[in-house]
Amino acid sequence: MKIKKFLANDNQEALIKVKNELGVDAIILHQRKVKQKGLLGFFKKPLIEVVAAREENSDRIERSIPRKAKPLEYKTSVEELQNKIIHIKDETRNIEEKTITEEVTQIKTMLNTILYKMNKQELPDLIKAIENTDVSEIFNNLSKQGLNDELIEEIFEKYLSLKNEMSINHSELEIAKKAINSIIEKYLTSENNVENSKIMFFIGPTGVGKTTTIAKLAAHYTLVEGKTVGLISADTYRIAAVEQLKVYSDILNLPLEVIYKPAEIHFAIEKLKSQDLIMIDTAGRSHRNKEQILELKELLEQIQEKNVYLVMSCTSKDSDIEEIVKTYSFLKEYNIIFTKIDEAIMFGTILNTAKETKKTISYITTGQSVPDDIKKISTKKILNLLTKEVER
Ligand SMILES: Nc1nc2c(ncn2[C@@H]2O[C@H](COP(=O)(O)OP(=O)(O)OP(=O)(O)O)[C@@H](O)[C@H]2O)c(=O)[nH]1
Ligand SMILES: [Mg+2]
Repeated sequence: MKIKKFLANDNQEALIKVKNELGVDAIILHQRKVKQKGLLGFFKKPLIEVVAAREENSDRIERSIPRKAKPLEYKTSVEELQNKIIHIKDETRNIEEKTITEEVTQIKTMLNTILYKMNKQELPDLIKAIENTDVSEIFNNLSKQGLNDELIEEIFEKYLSLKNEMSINHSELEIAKKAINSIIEKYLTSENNVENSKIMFFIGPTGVGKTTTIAKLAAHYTLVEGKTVGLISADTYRIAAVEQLKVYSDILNLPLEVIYKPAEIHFAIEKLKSQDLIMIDTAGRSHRNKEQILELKELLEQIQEKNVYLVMSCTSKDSDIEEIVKTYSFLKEYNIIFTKIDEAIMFGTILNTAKETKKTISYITTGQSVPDDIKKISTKKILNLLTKEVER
């Protein structure tokens, strides 16, 4: 035990002295007033004498001094802190690098699009510059499908704008498919859709499947929709043509009228007027034979209120389709049916034609089987055909 005596002017000063010397845990053993020494001391204020003690091995005195962190602990926390800082820096750099890479890719793609538009770059180069392999494959496929360059470019621009609009939760592939979908939707159903009359003409080149398509639709309307259907054959060029339609009319038990001259159509329609629908089969016409086309025009002009379906095969070349469409340009309103999807290897023709003609594509036919192989067109079907997930 350490004992010490302190002299002070008052109690407070004495306590401060004790605490400073012996620490906060010091014990006051004794306290008294003492007169100051010397002659003059008699007249002065008495001093306070304090005797205080503290345990010799007590380390509490140290506590009066601010405690420092143990060197080891301090070292560890500095190391931890440094590691954390490095980690945060790395993460920030990764995020920054990712953002910069994405932005650079986007700028590159935009630049390629501009170059392409300025005719300084070919469409294949534009597609080649797409960095995501799934997306470049999908665009390559559109090109292989024979979709025309303007449409691919339009899809590409849509893809770029959707990339900006859509959240990062969508994959690049999803965004690309959404872009294709939106362009299909834009062109597939036109405002010129004409399906409002009970009289339906089926016209088009030879052998594309007009008669078979009529049989499929007639079966659908009678068997599925419960409607009554009457048939008219205006195809007396081939002896077998009337026979072909008669076979279907017998199987389905549908009334059939045959006409030999355009004007006779009025009598045939009069006979079938009680039917819900009247389907007219015409002879296949070569779009290069002006005389045949004029005859067909004369037949069509007999009837004002009608739905005309131009039937074309999806196996035809784009240039042929273009010529066929041009041949029938005397018609203001018609819808299109694409046949032989099952035999086609390229499906771009469907959308190319929809865009060029601004007409509605009503049906696609997918085989020879009556009545099953016909489908109402839908965006999903065209998307599947164009992205090769062919659903037949
Ligand atoms: N693979 C396939 N064949 C089809 C399809 N539609 C029709 N056909 C076949 O194509 C051939 C011609 O069909 P038609 O219905 O006689 O064609 P059309 O246009 O009436 O012919 P014409 O009257 O001679 O001008 C037949 O063998 C049909 O079975 C189809 O969607 N796919
Ligand atoms: Mg026919």
